Amino acid sequence: MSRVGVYGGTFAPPHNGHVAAAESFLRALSLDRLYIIPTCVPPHKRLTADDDPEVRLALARAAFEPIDPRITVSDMEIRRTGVSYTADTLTELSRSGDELFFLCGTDMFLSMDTWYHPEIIFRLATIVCVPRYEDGESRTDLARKAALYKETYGASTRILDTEVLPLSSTDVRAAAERGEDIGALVPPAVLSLIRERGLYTVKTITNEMLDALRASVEPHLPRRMRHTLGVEAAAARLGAIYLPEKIPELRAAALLHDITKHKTFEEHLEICRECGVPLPDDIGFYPKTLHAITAAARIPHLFPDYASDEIVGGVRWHTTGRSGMTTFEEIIYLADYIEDTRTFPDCVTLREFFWGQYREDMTAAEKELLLLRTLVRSFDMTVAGLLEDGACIADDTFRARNDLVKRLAIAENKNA
Ligand code: DGI
Ligand code: FE
Ligand code: FE
Repeated sequence: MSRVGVYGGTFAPPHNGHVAAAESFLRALSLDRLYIIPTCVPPHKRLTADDDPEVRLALARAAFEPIDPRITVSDMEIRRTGVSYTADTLTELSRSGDELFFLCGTDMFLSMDTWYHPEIIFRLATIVCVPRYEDGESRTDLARKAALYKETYGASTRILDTEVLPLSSTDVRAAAERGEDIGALVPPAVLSLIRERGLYTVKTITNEMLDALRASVEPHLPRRMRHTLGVEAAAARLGAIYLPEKIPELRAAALLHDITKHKTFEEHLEICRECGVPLPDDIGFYPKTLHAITAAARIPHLFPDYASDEIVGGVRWHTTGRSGMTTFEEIIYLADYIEDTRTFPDCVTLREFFWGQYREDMTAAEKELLLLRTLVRSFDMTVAGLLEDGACIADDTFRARNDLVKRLAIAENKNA
């Protein structure tokens, strides 16, 4: 019976922390074999073009295979497509009759009893945690959980002596996007692949791309193309005032914001199931807010070139808003409300409210104040309309409104 390690992850990209964890895993558990398993669609995680499973598989091979002949990078979860459960992966690997060891980080270790079929996971593998002791508590947390797992599931667990390096894939990507040298953060073969494929670079959106995007969104927007082009124009105009360096991105978000508006309730639910997007139980009370969720969920698959956090966020929050909206999100939200083809009385009122007060020679603080005032008004009108209809107010709508009211009060105080 061989001792077989299993190390799964998104690996977007794999970095020196992952490699160090794999090395100490091999050493500490005297493994005969180690499977590195890039996961397919991590639930609740957004995919961008650079997160393509094939890309991550190639990156994982480059990162791990050179370090030890006992390592194999496996495409078993990627081949399975859709959400992969650790319980299923371990079941598949356990057929060989080998002794399995499953490597995970602190967060995963602490939440493992909430995973899909924890009893299967604990029965089939020894859980090995490569810890990160950020605060004094995590050491006792880990010990407490290990004891609980043993008691509840008869689990065998082990905490490695070596801590993970304080590195994250998100940091590596952010550094690469800023154009910094990431040579000290990732293995050399990963660095070459990232350079070769131009991964994690800021992608500029050209006018030609926007022309093509306009044509490709049209089939998704039956009877809504005029409105969509209106939102694009309004987003560009507002962008020129508030976010001039992001006008192409704002145009793209505007073109994409309503691409699932024509779907039925059932179709929206189906998209959420497919994309692994969790929905609140009472979503039936807010059916018209669903299209923002599903449009955002669809972008990575249908329009991967536009699947940046910023654009997807602009689309995701265009209907309800949220507490702590970014300027980008505020612009898309407002552009949707006041674009020129809107004839609904509230929209006309708000359009005149904003453009009636806007002056090019305003100070930055005055412009900011006008934006906040307009946004507060828009939410007040939306909420008033919903109340009149006896409709439910979505939590996000509510929080967005209160957050804006507070921000406006602070801004007005400062300007007084
Ligand atoms: O998609 P558009 O028509 O261009 O505009 P939108 O995305 O702002 O959608 C507006 C619709 O969404 C409108 O019919 C009201 C509805 N809505 C917005 N916020 C809430 C809401 N519906 C409920 N029930 N609760 C909300 O908080
Ligand atoms: Fe919409
Ligand atoms: Fe819209």
